Amino acid sequence: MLLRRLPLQLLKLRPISTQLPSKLPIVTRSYTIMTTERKITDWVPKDSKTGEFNRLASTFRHQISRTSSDLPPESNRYHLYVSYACPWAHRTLIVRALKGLEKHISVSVVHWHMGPSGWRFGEEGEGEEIQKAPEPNTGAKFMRDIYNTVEGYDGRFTVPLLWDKKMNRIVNNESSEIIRMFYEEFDDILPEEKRGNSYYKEEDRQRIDEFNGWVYETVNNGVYKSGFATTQEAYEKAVISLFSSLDKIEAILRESSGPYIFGSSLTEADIRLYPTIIRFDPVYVQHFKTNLKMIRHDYPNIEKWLRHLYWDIPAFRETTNFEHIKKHYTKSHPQINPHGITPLGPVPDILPKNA
Ligand SMILES: N[C@@H](CCC(=O)N[C@@H](CS)C(=O)NCC(=O)O)C(=O)O
Repeated sequence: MLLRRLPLQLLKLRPISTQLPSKLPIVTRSYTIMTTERKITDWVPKDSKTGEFNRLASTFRHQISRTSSDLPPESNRYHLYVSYACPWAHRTLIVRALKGLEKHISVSVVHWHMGPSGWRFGEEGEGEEIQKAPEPNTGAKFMRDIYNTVEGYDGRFTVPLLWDKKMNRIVNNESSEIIRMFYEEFDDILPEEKRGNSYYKEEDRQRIDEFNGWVYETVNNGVYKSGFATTQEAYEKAVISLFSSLDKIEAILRESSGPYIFGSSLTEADIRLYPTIIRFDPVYVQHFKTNLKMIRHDYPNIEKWLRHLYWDIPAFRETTNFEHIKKHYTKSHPQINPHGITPLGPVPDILPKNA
């Protein structure tokens, strides 16, 4: 049986929402999901008739803002919890690096294995990049301990999560919003060359939003809809939409006047697409059964775009950890891969720039 709510005193955590005077509104939306009978791997409820995976909306949506007195941008005040395996967390790491926010926003990387209690912090000897438990800001051993500091929280224990070290509270757990806060809210503490929001410019917003809309539904989340589906119909529906969108992206990149989705400037559209495409051949093709085609063999323009981002822009390469990516998916989803065997291929994880 899963522990639903751990006693806070045992965790040595401060119950932030009850003890600290927070001016932030406490989220009251109903987000019932993790019942005691439900396992962490039951992304599709056992009694689902359609077998379709429906991702829940993120709960914590507070905004860091230059005009906010509650959550102003400050150096070394905010902390990001991520997994290198997670594509949603990967976006936040890419933008943190692109903006040069590493010195100002600290990071903890969880262990790649997500077990029955969810993401956990590491033990000695488990890899230098992994944050060891107890995690220093909160004393947590698991991500769920951090979420459980909020009275009544009954949602999933996801990464990424942005934490306020000064007020000891959760700021936001929605990657699409975290990256937007990073674009410009911290500009006052950044050097001149890092200021400005070139990834989501006013004049590009409409086309970026339009692109993100269908890419999120059919590609970013589409791979999960394929992999987590528990009926043949749900799986096929997801895979067909996924490949039709990949065909469309291939055509967009073929016609593009530059190396990016929208020509010569790197935008949020590229940033949000990359974490899914870099995982595609190494993991999704076999683990999520998205195997009608492979990026490297069948989509030359997407492949060229991918290699450019990976090999030419350190923020992409240095935040990509194939070991965490491959091991996480293949060893954390016993409902898909009961023996947790990680396939050796494809070799290499990504082809050289000019192969
Ligand atoms: N909407 C969230 C989704 C985050 C998410 O689903 N993260 C996954 C890892 S890739 C997670 O932590 N899952 C744990 C769980 O569902 O129990 C975002 O984009 O930030």
